[in-house]
Amino acid sequence: MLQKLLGLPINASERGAQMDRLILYVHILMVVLFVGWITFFLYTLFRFRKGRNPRADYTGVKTHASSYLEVAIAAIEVVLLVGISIPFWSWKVSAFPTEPNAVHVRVIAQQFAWNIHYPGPDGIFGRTDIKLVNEESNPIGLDRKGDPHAKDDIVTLNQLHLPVNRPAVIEITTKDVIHSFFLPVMRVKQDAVPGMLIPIHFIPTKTSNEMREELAFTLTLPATKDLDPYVSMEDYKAADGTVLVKKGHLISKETAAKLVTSGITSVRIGPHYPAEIACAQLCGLSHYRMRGYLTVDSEKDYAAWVKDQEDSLEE
Ligand SMILES: [Cu+2]
Repeated sequence: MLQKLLGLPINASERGAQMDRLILYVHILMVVLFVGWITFFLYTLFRFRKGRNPRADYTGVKTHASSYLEVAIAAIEVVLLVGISIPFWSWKVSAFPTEPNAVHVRVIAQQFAWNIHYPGPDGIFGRTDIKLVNEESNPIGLDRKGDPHAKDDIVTLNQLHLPVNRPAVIEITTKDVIHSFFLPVMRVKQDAVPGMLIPIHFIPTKTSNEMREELAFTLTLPATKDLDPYVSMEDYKAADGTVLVKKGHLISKETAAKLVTSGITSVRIGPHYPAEIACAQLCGLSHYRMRGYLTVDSEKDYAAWVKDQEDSLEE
């Protein structure tokens, strides 16, 4: 309900509900302020209308009550901010997960992509060196030959995989300008600043399949919109039993046409990538296409994905 009302993306993070509640409170506070100030404004328009006040009053207010009030408000705000908010925030953001099963990942932003760096089975990030950067073959300058810890490291482009229900610690940096790492479904956003490695953490609570299920809808064929970013949520078979499209597979224009000729006119579909990494900082001309993909896997799928990546390293 809340998500619909505020137009929020689905929530797939352990802390997401808290964040959404905070967003709601801020909205309520803004409505109260808006109504309050508009009422006050309308009152002053009425109270100080020309008909009642034909001559301007050049003396104005003589008491200092409003000045004292302003000082008091400023003092209260300082106490709230310095006394409560800042200490609370610093305590909250520095409470990093200590669980041994936490997944550590580095994200190195650049114009206009996200390089994702995993430490591999040894759990230690290999050395990187700016001199080794090669935009084609080694975008983060990983020293695979010189550092034994770098040998098993996995580096992907725009593909972030995380296991469900395990704390994820992501260290964020950038090669060029300031970017901002934004995972809307996890309710996390952090600027990527050159020369700094800034960690964030969260716990994904839904797999991509679960998110897809939440976003699935029924589409009537023939479709007017592009079907490419969507996958089928079920197996669809022709009358003779041949599978036209399998669950989880993309629906091409040809497949859609085949479905229609087989008499299937409504299909349940879901987004291919239910969770994206967005850049939340205007970082250059192609900022709009700086788009990565987050896949939250089950424990088993994640292990299989890691193995796949490791195998492709050995080849
Ligand atoms: Cu960017």
